[in-house]
Amino acid sequence: MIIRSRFCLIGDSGVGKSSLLLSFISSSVRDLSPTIGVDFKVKMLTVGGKRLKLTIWDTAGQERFGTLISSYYRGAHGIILVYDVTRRETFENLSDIWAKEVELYSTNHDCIKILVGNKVDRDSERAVSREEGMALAQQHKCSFFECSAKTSENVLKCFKELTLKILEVPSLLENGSVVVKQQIMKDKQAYQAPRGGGSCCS
Ligand SMILES: Nc1nc2c(ncn2[C@@H]2O[C@H](COP(=O)(O)OP(=O)(O)OP(=O)(O)O)[C@@H](O)[C@H]2O)c(=O)[nH]1
Ligand SMILES: [Mg+2]
Repeated sequence: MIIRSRFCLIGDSGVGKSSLLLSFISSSVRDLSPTIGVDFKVKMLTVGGKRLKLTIWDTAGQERFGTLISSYYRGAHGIILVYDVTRRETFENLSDIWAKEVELYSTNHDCIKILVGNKVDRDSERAVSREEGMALAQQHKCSFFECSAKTSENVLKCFKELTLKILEVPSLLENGSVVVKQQIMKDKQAYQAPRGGGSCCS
């Protein structure tokens, strides 16, 4: 049996969300352009003897995208909150902006959160200490990892930990997968409708 699970990545522009996802999906590293709108990737993963199909959503940190925002969070089993350890404001914005958004829009109350301080390969430019990261994670009752999408340090560990935590909460997966599937189909139709519809403007 394959268990389906849906994650999403949030945090300021440039913190390395897409790079972490790329590093996890393909173990490759390259320079990415800022994400435009919303993107998602699918990855099969075996954790604790269970086979999972993960759909991981990635969004642009620099845009606020109005009504789409709630469908991004809806049905998410896991949310990865990312900051850049070399840019203090990205850490502060997690509490000021992103955590509030999660509270407002995430519909799964048991949804698992994980805090990631990225770019630890640039340790000499560090502006947020490991202890501060741990304290924020404690405050939000979530796990904490310091990662580098560049060297892949802790990246797989972080996604595995999130998956394990999700498997520990059966209520998340029981009705979740059907709802998620419906939502993805709906989102897909919403994106395709303007092009395929041909009902206006031409
Ligand atoms: N040194 C270092 N650079 C990184 C790391 N992760 C990402 N970068 C670089 O940081 C820049 C931004 O990375 P992205 O993955 O595009 O960031 P993002 O969070 O997806 O940004 P938006 O899509 O704009 O929200 C790129 O130039 C990456 O190469 C890392 O772990 N170490
Ligand atoms: Mg991106």
